[in-house]
Amino acid sequence: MMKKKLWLAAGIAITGFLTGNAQQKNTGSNYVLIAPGDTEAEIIDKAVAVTPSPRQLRWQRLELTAFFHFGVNTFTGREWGHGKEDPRIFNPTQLDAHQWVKAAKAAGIKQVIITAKHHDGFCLWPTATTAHSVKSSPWKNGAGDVVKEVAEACKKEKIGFGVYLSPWDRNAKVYGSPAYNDFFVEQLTELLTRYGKVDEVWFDGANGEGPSGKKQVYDFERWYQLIRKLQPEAVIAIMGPDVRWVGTETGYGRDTEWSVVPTNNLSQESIAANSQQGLAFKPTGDMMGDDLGSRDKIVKAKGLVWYPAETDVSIRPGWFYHEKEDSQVKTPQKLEDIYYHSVGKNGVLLLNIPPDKRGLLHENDVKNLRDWNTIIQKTFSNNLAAEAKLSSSGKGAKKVFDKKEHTSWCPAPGDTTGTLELMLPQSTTFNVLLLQEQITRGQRIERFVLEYEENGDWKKVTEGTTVGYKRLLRFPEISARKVRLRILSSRKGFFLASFGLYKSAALP
Ligand code: FUL
Repeated sequence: MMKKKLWLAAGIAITGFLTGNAQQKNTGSNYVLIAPGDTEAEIIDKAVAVTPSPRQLRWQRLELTAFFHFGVNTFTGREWGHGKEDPRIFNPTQLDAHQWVKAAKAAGIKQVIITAKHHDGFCLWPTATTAHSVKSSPWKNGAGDVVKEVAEACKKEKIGFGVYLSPWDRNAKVYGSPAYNDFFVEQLTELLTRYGKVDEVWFDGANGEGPSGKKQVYDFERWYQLIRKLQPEAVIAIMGPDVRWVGTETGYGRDTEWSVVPTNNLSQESIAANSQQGLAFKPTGDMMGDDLGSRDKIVKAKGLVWYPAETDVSIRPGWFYHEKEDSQVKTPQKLEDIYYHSVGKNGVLLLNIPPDKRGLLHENDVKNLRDWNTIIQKTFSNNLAAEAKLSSSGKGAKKVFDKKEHTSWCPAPGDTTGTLELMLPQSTTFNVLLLQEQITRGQRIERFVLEYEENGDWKKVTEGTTVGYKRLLRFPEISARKVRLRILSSRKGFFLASFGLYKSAALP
């Protein structure tokens, strides 16, 4: 009984916090506790009140981010270094981080992450924690700092900057002992205090030690607290509280992608132990299934958390540069397909572009990035639905065209479905649908269908389940004048921020 009371108190506190706040400000909570006795209706109430934290919202809006995998592996041809590499092999001849960042930016990428340390333990910055770093390399006579060059290029180009620091370290002597956690804290402190603003910290879960290898218990929570203190606006990704791995390295996300997912480790105690800066532990539960957050999942949950998907993939077969893969750079069309299946499936794309031995992005990668961006820009520059005459249920239908993410079309109070009918100025050919929810009001849409009218009959164009921040669907070309979107199911109504119809463009 006591417990139930406590839980209810938490529920009320969170709901109370939500009401009375301007909806745009996203002042809700990114987690909620479910009480054992909660009914499905109460759980749905709670689910729609879960919204992204400001740092999660900023990150989601980036849509496109990049990885630069660079280090001793670039020079040995390996994917996982063994940690015994001679630092003298690290010797890029023309390193130009500005070239990397400019090429990424020209592709529409809004934030980049440098592998400050990969599993081999070699540090791309002159750390005080180990001699296994750029300091011991011939590059710039040991006076260089790759992390600094990337951070400065990002500042100059005004894009976000992030660091990948591998927990698994095959070089550090202290790895496998409690001292490693202190060593890691020191490395993290250097990275978070020397280079200005850090927007994303990426912790990898990989460990190839095997059953007889070294065992290290990582003090993740201490690291999260440190990041929250030193860089409160940074998202902590993958082995962290803010951003979830989508579960594949193919670039293809789930058709049904909920950002609000069940978590097992949310409790009064864990909330109380949190930093003032928001959740500072990694949510646990099924983060790998085909559907993480539908009704039948959340009704069994102990807690719910906003934990959105990041979809990582490399532009080449490997994460590091290998000359033999110069002819296997993903084509602009393949990257376009990945875009539809990552950004277009309520995820953020994290595209790896590995610099080569010169310390430059290879010409093939740069060209395909540029052409990919041309396709995306051309496709989405003209919303073919924008001039349509609208009739709809609910209110605010026009707002789906105002290009603002914080205004939306919503149904009448109490209604969970809706219809938006469009009369286009003339018969129009399209093959792409774009939908966006106003996620500061939660993720709510569960099922929708797009239809067109032909000879007085409504016919299906395409359909889907979740929308979230952004949903893109491609289908064979349709020519029609009358089109309608029906929201067939939602959690306590919906807030649709954008609707678009497009015709996908080809390269000239
Ligand atoms: C994996 C690592 O093992 C790969 O080398 C790469 O860094 C990728 C992004 O994550 O877990």
